[in-house]
Parts: sequence; C-alpha cells; structure tokens
Amino acid sequence: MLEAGTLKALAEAVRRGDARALARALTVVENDPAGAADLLRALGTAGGARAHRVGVTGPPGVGKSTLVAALAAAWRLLGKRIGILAVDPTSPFSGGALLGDRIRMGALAGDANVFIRSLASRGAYGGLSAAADDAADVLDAAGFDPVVTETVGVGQAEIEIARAADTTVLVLAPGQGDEIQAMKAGLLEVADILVVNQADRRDADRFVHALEAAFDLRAGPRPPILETIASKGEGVGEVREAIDARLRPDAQEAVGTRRLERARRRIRAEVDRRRAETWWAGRGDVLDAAALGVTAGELTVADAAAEFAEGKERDR
Ligand SMILES: Nc1nc2c(ncn2[C@@H]2O[C@H](COP(=O)(O)OP(=O)(O)OP(=O)(O)O)[C@@H](O)[C@H]2O)c(=O)[nH]1
Ligand SMILES: [Mg+2]
Repeated sequence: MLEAGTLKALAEAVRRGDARALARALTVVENDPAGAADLLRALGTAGGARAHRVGVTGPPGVGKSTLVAALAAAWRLLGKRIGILAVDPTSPFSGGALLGDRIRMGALAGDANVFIRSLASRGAYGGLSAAADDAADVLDAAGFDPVVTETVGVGQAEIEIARAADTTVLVLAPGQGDEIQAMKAGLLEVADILVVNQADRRDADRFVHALEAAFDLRAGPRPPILETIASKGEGVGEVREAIDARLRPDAQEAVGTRRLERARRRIRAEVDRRRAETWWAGRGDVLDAAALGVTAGELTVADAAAEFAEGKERDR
C-alpha cells in the first residue's frame, strides 16, 4: 500500500513522464492490484482511452519485436512518443521478464520518447491481462501515444490481451505451418491488420495467397494483409498507416466498440478480484481443511467448491 503523499508525488512524476517514476509505477501495477487501483485514480486516467492502444501478437520468433521497434521509429518521425509493453506469460523459471525484447529494441534505447518495459504476471486475482491494461493506463497518463503491447500469441491469455487492444496486429511469417497453427488457435480472428513478416523468404507470396484464400472462406471483412521485412524496415510505413487509419473519423466505430468491450471486461474483472479478496479473507483455515479432504480422497474438488459456493463450508 502506498501512502497518500507518496502516491500523489508518484502520480505527478508519472504525468511529467519521469522515467524512474514510470518504472516504479509499473512495478506497483505488476505486483499490487490494490495499489494499482489507487495509483490509477491518482493519475486521473479513469480507464484511459486517450492513446491508441495497439496489440501486436503472433507465434514465437516471427519478428514481432523487430516490427514494433521499426514501427516506433516510424512514429518517432511523426513526433509521437511511444510506450511499449512486452508482456511475458508468467514463467516461474525465468522469473518473467523477456529481457531479450529490450535488447532487440536497443536501437531505440536512450530515446526518452520511447519507453519500453517488460511486464510479467502478477499472481492470484487479476493476473496478466489486468496488469497489462493497468500498465497501458499508466503509459497513457504519461503521454505516450500509441501504447503498443507485444504478446506471444500462444496461449489464450496472451491472445486475449492482444484482442483487448483498440487495434490488433497479427504478425505471421512464412513456413513452419504457421498458417494452420494460427487458424487452430483462433488467431486469425483477432486480426484487424495482418502482417506477413520475413517477406524476404521465398515462400512469402505463396503464404500471403494461402492466407487470402483462408479469409475468403470466412464470413466478414478481410483485414488488410501487409508484407514486411521488419529487419530492414521494408513495408513498415504501410503497417504504420494501416494502424493509424483505425483512428480516422470514418473508421472510429470499431475502436469505440473495442473500448466499450474493454471497459466492460475490466469492470467485471475488478469486481471479481475485489469480491474474491474479501470473500477468501478469513477462510484460509477452512480452505486448508477442504484441501486436505480432497487430497485424502474424502471429497472431490467440485464437492468442496459447492460447499463454499453454498456457504456450507466447514472445518473438518
Ligand atoms: N529474414 C528476416 N528475419 C527477420 C525479419 N524480421 C525479424 N527477423 C529476425 O527474426 C528473429 C526474431 O525476431 P524477433 O523480433 O525477436 O521476433 P519475435 O516475434 O519478437 O520473437 P519472440 O518475442 O521471442 O516471440 C530475429 O533474429 C530477427 O532479426 C525479417 O523481416 N526477415
Ligand atoms: Mg518479441
């Protein structure tokens, strides 16, 4: 818990864009949901929605970070200040942060107008997606726009984070059966813009045609499919334009819908978190007893849960 004076000072420093304050604020967001709530209130962001929130997702190693770095460079030329969150699914082994992301984006290191941070999951309630939303709020309040979140699109949670953005960019690369994998994971559905990176590989055009064909079999509009060689900056300008076009007045409706969905989801998640926190307080011993009962084979998990849900939990 942060003391009120500290909170106010921290919020002010974040709004000024002070890098150390930002780092500290994001650490609060990462570790302490209640502290994050206080901090966001002090920041006065009330859920944000000033910055364009861009989610970049896709299979491992397709060039997401390289593309994000190239996009950031393109936005810098337009005078934008860019916030980047590299979201790592919780890894108890690596301890979370994908330091490699920061290193790969090293060309932008030292530019105060590009802020890059890896984000690992906070445990228990809320989890990764709440932390990612709150972190984006912090960067938004600090005046970064766009705020880009990179997730590896392998698990449902990571895909959900990308889907929650105003604009979701799905990055694929030719080969490796990515196309089929992407469809299996429901990845294609989340794309507002589809980028085929590593277009320098010779099977790139064939891959793009296969993707186009896959979309033609589906209902609904086909997202733009753009080819890039992110490592050389080729095609990145077109991706930047396609992202920015999502905020054009004639196209804004989709983003508005997305923001409503996000707000709905966040409210629900925060209610769940608060209720769970209150509800479990003081029930630790009974939970331990029920857990012992389950491991001893005396009752099933479902039966134990039913006792709790119906208010009939008991000390065994
Ligand atoms: N040939 C080729 N290589 C590329 C291209 N873009 C990126 N790479 C390389 O692909 C490798 C992976 O790039 P990253 O940007 O780290 O990929 P990523 O998708 O962020 O990877 P993870 O975050 O680990 O999932 C690096 O060695 C890049 O230099 C490209 O357009 N063509
Ligand atoms: Mg990456």
